[in-house]
Amino acid sequence: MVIWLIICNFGKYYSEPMEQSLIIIKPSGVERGLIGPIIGRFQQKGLVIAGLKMMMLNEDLLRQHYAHLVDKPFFASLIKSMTACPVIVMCLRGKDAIAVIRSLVGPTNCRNAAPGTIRGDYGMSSQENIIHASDSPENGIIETNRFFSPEEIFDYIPANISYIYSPDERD
Ligand code: IDP
Ligand code: MG
Repeated sequence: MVIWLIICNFGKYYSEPMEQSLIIIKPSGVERGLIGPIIGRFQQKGLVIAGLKMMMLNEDLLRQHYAHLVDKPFFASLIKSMTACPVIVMCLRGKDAIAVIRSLVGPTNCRNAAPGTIRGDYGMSSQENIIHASDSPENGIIETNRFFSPEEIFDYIPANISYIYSPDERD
């Protein structure tokens, strides 16, 4: 009996945990009235919203967030664009959430993004590309911690979870 319980629960302790991603609906998404449609797409997909708020970004925070771009010629323009109005930040969770969300978002330049993706459906620009999404599981955690305090993130299991994942996918 004990051995059977250990075998049955093996997957629970050794399967991959859910990933999380930081999403920013950028000023280009906010000003164009796309907050609702973008949040709706993630909910329809089955991603769990663990945190959500509106905030004004500032240069200090953006220098950390876009540290890989500080030497690019477009960096000053990017800061101006990202601080033009409040943004929506979200923490989304799900199995393989990083890859799933990046495929829903599409590539950086909206003109190269396929129809059906957020950037493909809503944008025409590289800079004004509607949305940010974390690019790795590690960055998903780092970026979420940069934009949210611990009490703003909620660890709950949605009531419809058994219709989103099978039991073995969920653990
Ligand atoms: P990503 O948002 O698709 O992950 P990154 O290379 O991380 O793309 O760049 C961060 C942001 O910097 C982009 O989303 C975009 O707003 C801006 N950006 C990147 N490359 C360019 C460019 O060539 N021209 C103008 N803005 C750019
Ligand atoms: Mg990026």
